[in-house]
Amino acid sequence: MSGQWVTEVGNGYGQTIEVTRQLCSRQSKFQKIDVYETRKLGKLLLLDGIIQLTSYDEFAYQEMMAHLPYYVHGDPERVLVIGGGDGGVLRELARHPEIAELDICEIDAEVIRTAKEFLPEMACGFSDSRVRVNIADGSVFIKEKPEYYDLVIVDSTDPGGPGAPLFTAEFYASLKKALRPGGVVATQAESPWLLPDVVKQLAGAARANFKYVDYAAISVPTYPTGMIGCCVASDDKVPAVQSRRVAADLAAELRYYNDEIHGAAFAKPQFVKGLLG
Ligand code: SPD
Repeated sequence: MSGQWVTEVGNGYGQTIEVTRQLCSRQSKFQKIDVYETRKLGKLLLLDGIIQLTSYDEFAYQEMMAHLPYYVHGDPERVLVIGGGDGGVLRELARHPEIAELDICEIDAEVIRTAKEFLPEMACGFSDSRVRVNIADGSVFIKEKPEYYDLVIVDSTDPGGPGAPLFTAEFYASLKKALRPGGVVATQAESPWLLPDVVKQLAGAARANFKYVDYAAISVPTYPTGMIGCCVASDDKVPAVQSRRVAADLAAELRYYNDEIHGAAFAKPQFVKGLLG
């Protein structure tokens, strides 16, 4: 298979990775799931042809989606991940012994099964004894948990797939109701280069529901345009400010997130400021 290339196509743009072997291809009730061995970037996971992660740079996304909102809150005891069936965000959250309850709500059990089989370095997040797995639509699950969570992280696919309901103002209203006082939410917020309208819509939906809303940039070379965003919202906490600093032992384990990048990730070029209003 050497010399074959897999391309994510969309929005007049293509992101291509050389693959050497297909490890898995299956169709779930919700989406097509493919895992490849790549020539230079380790393993590659695609859902409906959209790149979700490579071994090469997944740590950037998982660490920022987990630790950045964790340190905005400072001490969340009850945490929910919506989506994130590969287990990577759970893996990062599990580094925090202070978390008492670690729930995940993933719509597609096949993604979890595939990750456990082919991406154990991601799916190890499911082995933590605090993790409770719910197979359900996150936009429905969240409505059943009023004033329960301190932190909700939405590690969704793009708005075209099963993650579509997670990009609406109604969903942000449900997120707000699911939070305890002091709560924080963080959502996968796309790239302003690739999907400026989605970034604008998301920011508007968040602002309609929360007092403080901000957008952090994450450098992920294998996502189209080389970046993705995380929208952080809260009624009590300013997203660009850490509630406390990263402990030295954890800082030594991380490869992307640190105290400096927390604030720096929220620095924005003018056109992104314009999208966020
Ligand atoms: N455009 C792709 C966005 C993918 C976001 N989710 C990635 C899942 C990794 N845990």
